[in-house]
Amino acid sequence: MHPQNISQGLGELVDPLKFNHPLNLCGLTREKTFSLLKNMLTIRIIEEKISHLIVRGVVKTPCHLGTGQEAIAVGISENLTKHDYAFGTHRSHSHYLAMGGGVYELIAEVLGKKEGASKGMGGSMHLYGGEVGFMGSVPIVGATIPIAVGAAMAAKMDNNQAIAVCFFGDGAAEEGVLHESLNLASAYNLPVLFVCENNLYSSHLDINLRQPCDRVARFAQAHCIEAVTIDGNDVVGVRDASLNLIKKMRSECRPGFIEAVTYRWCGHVGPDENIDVGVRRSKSELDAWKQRDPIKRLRQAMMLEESLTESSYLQLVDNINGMVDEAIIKAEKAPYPKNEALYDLVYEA
Ligand SMILES: Cc1ncc(C[n+]2csc(CCOP(=O)(O)OP(=O)(O)O)c2C)c(N)n1
Repeated sequence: MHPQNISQGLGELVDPLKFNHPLNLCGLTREKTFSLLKNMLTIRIIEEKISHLIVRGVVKTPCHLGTGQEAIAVGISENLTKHDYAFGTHRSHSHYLAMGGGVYELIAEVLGKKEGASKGMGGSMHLYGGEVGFMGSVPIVGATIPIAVGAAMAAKMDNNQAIAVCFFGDGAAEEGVLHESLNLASAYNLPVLFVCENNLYSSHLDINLRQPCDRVARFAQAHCIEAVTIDGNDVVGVRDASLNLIKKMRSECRPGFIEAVTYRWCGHVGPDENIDVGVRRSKSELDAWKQRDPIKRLRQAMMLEESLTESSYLQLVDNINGMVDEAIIKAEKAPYPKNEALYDLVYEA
């Protein structure tokens, strides 16, 4: 793990040319590394195919793609169960899928179909998979953070060993609610894991133009919460860091904070790369970060230790492509919800 000095900036963790080497597999079994690879690839391929559907004009909901950030959701959800409570953001295809949400249900939701994860009424930014512990995503920046704190309080009162997890971006550090939530979680000893996917941008604005320091974990330290900052493009490192922290959180009933440094390959919304509108986001920066691809780094490491061959990798890609294509064909043919169903899911006090 990267040496921690939380009061300082991210340093070389934001240098895309560092950390682009094959991963250290830390003695994980072939089954484990293969499943990490499969889970990340599934998310990558689904989002690529959603991009094609957007370009074809079939998708009407705005889609915030997380291509390049897959290792965080996959590494952390390794240590969660369906009895935990995970919450997402506007960019949560990865969180929903990594928790075990259905591929067909995600695609149907993105297409606004009745069989979608949120019955076709939420779209890409309002996903729900309560049966697998994914309690919902919301596009209001920071909005699910206090809800996760509430879920952690409920878990503590029920004494059921569950933890709550909220995934959010670095932009949420500019919302007061993150700071209030950190305070409450720490003061009340609540088992909530704050996961900041620091991809260095909020919409189109570089973190160095928004913050005096690019390390978001410093806010956790200010609230006496144990925090680590890690390479978010290392799925094994994310898995290990969260394993240790979550174990401790469950036994000590305390909050934890993981800042995972990463980069999104697409622009803020949709498949466009946004290299023309981004402040400081350049083609060369994007290309450099693509060398730090979490999937490539795991694949290379597996090939080096000969637990994966080129042909078994291509076979895996083929299988996932087939499975996602099938889901898309089915979802395109599926019915939309009826107009009369519009109020069925509205909460009335
Ligand atoms: C309260 C609020 N303010 C502004 C927005 C507009 N908005 C949507 S996403 C976004 C950027 C969020 O950046 P970050 O949290 O870093 O996540 P990322 O998009 O990088 O994944 C903004 C400003 C919003 N949805 N909610």
